[in-house]
Amino acid sequence: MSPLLITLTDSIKAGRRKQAVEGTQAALGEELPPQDILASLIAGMNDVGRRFKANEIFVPEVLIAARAMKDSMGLLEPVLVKAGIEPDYTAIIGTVEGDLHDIGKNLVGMMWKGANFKVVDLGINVPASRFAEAAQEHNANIVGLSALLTTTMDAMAESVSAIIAAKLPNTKVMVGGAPITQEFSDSIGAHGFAPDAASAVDIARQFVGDN
Ligand code: B1M
Repeated sequence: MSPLLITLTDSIKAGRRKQAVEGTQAALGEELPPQDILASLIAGMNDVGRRFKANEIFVPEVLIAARAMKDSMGLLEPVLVKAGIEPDYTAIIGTVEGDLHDIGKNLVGMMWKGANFKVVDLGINVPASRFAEAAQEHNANIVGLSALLTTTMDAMAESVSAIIAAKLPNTKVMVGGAPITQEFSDSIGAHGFAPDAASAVDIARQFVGDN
C-alpha cells in the first residue's frame, strides 16, 4: 500500500485533522484511486471504533477522529461522486419524539458515515410517522432510533411499530440510548440493539450482510 495511505489511516486513528486533510489532498494529487483513499480513511475509523469498544479511548477522542474523517471526506466525496462511487447502503437516524438529546445519536451517525454508509439525519424530537416516511423515501437499509429518557421509551416503541407497519422488506430497525437494553429492544420488535456507537457499526454491517 502507498505510504501516503498508511499515513492517512494513522492520521484518522490519531484524530489529526490537519494532517488527515493534507494527506487526502496529497493522495488526490498523486491520483491514487479514490476507493483506496476511502478504504484508508475507513480503516482509521474502524480502529477508532475498536478502541472505543475496548474502553481504550472515550467519546472526545471519537468525536475528534470523526471530525478529521468528515473533513477528509469533504475533499474526497466530489471525486467519488464523479467516479460514480457512492455508498452502497443508506441509514436513517433520529432521536424519538419528546426527546432532545442528540450527542449519542450524532456519534452513531458519524461512525456510520465513517463506515461508508449514507446517513440521513432526521434530528431530534422525530415523530414515529416521520421515521416510516423517511425510510420509504430513501429506501433505507437501516433506521436508527435513539432515546435518552425513560419517558420517551414509549415513543421509541411507537416508532418501531410505525416502521414495521410500513412493511419495507429491506429495512431493519436498530435502537439505542442510555435507558435501552437488549430486552427492551426485543420486546418492541426492533431488529437490533447497540449499546454504543462502535457496536452500532458492527450491527449495521450485520444488517446489510457486510461483515
Ligand atoms: Co438530559 N437527561 N435532560 N440533557 N442528560 C439525562 C439523559 C439524565 C440521565 C440525567 C440525569 O438525571 N442523571 C436524565 C434522564 C433520566 C431518565 O430518563 N431516567 C435527563 C433528564 C431528566 C433531562 C431533562 C428532563 C432535564 C429537565 O429539563 N428537567 C431534559 C429533557 C429534555 C428532552 O429531551 N425533552 C434534559 C435536557 C438535557 C440537555 C438539553 C441539557 C442536554 C442534552 C444536550 C444534547 O444532547 N444536545 C442533556 C444532557 C447532556 C444529559 C446527560 C448529562 C448526557 C447525555 C449524553 O449526551 N451522553 C445525561 C446524563 C448522563 O448520561 N450522564 C442526561 C453522552 C452520549 C455520548 O451518550 O447519549 O448515552 P449517549 O449515547 C451513547 C449510547 O447510549 C449509544 O451510543 C452512544 C455513544 O456510545 N447510543 C446509541 C445512543 N443512541 C444510540 C442509537 C443507536 C445505537 C446506540 O442505534 C440507532
